Amino acid sequence: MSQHSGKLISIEGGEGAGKTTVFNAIRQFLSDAGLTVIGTREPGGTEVGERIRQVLLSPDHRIVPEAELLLMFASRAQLVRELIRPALAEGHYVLTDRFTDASFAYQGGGRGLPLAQIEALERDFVGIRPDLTLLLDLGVEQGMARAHARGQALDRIEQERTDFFQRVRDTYRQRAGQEPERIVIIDASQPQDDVVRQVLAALGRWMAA
Ligand code: Z5A
Repeated sequence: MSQHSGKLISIEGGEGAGKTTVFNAIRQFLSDAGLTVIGTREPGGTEVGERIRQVLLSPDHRIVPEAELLLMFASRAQLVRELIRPALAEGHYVLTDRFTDASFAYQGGGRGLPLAQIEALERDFVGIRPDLTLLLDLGVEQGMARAHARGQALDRIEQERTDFFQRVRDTYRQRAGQEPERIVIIDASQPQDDVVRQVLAALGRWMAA
């Protein structure tokens, strides 16, 4: 994985984990510290990526797992070249709502695609890993209840079954176990203020290290 002077931070988690609130809190925290923060999301984050996102999430499409994986990486390749690498080269912080760990969790764990395929795509078309990943970990039932309580229509992936989301969660947790220095598990079952407190404490410790 390549070297750069900026920092890449990703937020990950399953359904209803509360990434939106955490994203905003981190962004504010880093801005208050006088740092330039560029926020983005996956899939999406660029004009092309947002078009790909619409295809990926529309319940109108039937997308086979392999095509889903490649579309996630098409969006990511565009984001890395167009936005992330230039920002990191300038020494900025990039904060992203999801990154490659999500492909390992959803397409690898959830859909059952081979790990080696995802690793090859990461190596050949991404070439960077986050410096810090905050994994908002939450029981599947609790997360689905929160997502349903939002009252919005569920997208194509949100319509998956409980066992799919359980495999997603298990894969995220396995990855955190394999890379404990990079991936910090946050207990997202707590009230929002407590989750934000845990996240900012972890971020502060990491920045001070
Ligand atoms: N995906 C993939 O398969 N492969 C990949 O490589 C990538 C992504 C990159 C879109 O991602 C989908 O793409 C996603 C994974 C897949 N599919 N799914 N499922 P996304 O990140 O844009 O979509 P999302 O995960 O569905 O985001 P989300 O539902 O918006 O999740 P969230 O941001 O964590 O949820 P939230 O909006 O912050 O919170 C949900 C609700 O819960 C909301 O009403 C909150 O007010 C409430 N909430 C949040 N925190 C709390 C606490 N602590 N207590 C009580 N209530 C809370």
